[in-house]
Amino acid sequence: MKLSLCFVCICIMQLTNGAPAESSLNDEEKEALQLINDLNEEMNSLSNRNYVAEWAFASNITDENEKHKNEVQAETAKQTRELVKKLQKFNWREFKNEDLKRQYKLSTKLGYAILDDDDFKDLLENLSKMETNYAKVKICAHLNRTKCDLSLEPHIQTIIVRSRDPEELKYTWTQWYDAAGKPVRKNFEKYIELKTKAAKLSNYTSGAEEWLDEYEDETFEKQVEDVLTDLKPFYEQLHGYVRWRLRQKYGDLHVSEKGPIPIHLLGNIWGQTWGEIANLVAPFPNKPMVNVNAEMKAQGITPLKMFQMGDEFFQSINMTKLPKSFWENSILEKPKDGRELVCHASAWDFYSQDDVRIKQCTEVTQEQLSVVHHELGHIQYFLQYQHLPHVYRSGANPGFHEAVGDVLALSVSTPKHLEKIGLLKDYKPDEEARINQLFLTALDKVAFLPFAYTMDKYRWQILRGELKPEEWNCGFWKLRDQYSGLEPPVKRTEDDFDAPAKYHISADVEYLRYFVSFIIQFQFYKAACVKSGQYEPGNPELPLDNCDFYGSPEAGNAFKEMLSLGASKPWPDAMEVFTGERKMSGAALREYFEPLMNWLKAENEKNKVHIGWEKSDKCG
Ligand code: X8Z
Ligand code: ZN
Repeated sequence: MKLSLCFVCICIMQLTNGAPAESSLNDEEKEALQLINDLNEEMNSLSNRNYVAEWAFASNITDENEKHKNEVQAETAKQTRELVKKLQKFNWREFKNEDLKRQYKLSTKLGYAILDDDDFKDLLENLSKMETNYAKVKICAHLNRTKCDLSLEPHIQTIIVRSRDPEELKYTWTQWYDAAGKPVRKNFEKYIELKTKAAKLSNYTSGAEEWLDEYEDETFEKQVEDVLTDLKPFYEQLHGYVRWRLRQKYGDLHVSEKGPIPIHLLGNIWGQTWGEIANLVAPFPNKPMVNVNAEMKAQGITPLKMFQMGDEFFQSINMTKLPKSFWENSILEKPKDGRELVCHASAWDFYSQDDVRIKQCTEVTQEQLSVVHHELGHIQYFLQYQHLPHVYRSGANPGFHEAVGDVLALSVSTPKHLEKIGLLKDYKPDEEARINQLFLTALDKVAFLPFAYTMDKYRWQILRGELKPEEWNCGFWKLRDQYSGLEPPVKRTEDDFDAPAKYHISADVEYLRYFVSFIIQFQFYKAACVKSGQYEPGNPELPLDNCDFYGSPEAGNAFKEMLSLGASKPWPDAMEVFTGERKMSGAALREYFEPLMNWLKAENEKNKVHIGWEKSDKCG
């Protein structure tokens, strides 16, 4: 009885996703439905034109491609305004039919297109200048100042990951921030001004509220703060332990006992994930710390092969195989013809049947194997909701989109899976190896949380007028200090401008999505693990942190059910379909890391490790 009831409710849901049943509508609603259905193809083709021009620019940065992209975007913005005007003739806020009302509510959001032609053009030009600067930065080598062709991907990142020379790290860090930040200060100012203007024209108090509106919950900012507060004690233990170990490595001169950690020593130029220094700070240095980089190289694995492995995982759980056009049109390696392009990995939906692509300057490493799965998660979401009306072809919220591939990456990174695919050999599991493995994951997943929060907290402060322009640089470092306990390796002042040295700040990408993703991906992962029978709470044979749901259609089908809703329902409804929960919660993450939390607390206590940090004096 229960089963068939559930089946019926799913059918109704699917019906209402595509189109509200006509018979339930009044006359005005019938007309409104007709119009939005008629405009559907037009909206798809406007998006398509936009993305085609944007792709051409992002994959080959030239003045001509930049100009063409900006022209197409200005033109399509104008057409979008026309189209929305047609929709606005209906009093859609009064519609009785919830689904139709939702379609209208989402379709009539104009975003930047609300600006007049001149402002819109001005905004686009400033945005593409920032993105171009970021993509083109080159710096000189530490020990050979005449070799000045080092780019972020791969050269600068490789130095930050591999070098253990604090002077080289400090030099490289500073060169990057000097070149990727300060030169775009004027563009950033104009961007903030126009973003604010657009938000106010759409009746938002500021651009911060417009970004937060994507989460469709007035209390969302508070929910985020609560989750962060809930996880703070865990972060502090991790931070304290890492600082203590880094002191042993680099000494008092480079790392103080009670101060913030200098960012350049963390294996990532933004200090956002610390997994690359796992071997330096491993809890049990004599036990294995899983790193399959050498094995991947030895086996001759290529970027193409990495994407094939990801595709295979999705198929193994009964999800959708990558279409032929994906393989034909994607850019999976950095082109060797010397052209400039945006290397920051991205996944693209062209809003036409099966035209989905990835652009990634893939390197053959374990970290990049996770990024490959991350990007393929976006693609899978695109494919799962492409049957829906244009306006619903989007994530339940931006964090959902970021979480899909990471859920698979969590599974792929387990020793169990890496052994299965022949990348990990002679691994002897025991409690110490398990702590090492959990620690490695925490360096990426837990260290990231305050980082992600501050990327948007910073921009909210600017957009809300809480940070004056003369405080924009030290205001940035103040937040990085306050929430992450990190500081720059050299003194910074208001003469520098460091925030745009992070891609998403130069490229106008909202960042709260990643915070949300890093929380909910553990809720999704737990659901997939339970459904596949790979996790049984309380059963030491099947712990959450070594769950591999590869090959489980039960996990995949439930996942698909959520993804195929796209944005047709508020996110709690979508989440419930997969997890049974309607709230974002750090509980699944805490459950995953529980053995590590206990170990860290005891270890820090035993070694009298200082917890917390004194204020940084590195900016002013
Ligand atoms: O930007 C990304 C993806 C593309 S959506 C590669 N990520 C964030 C970052 O690199 O800062 C993935 C996690 C965080
Ligand atoms: Zn992403």
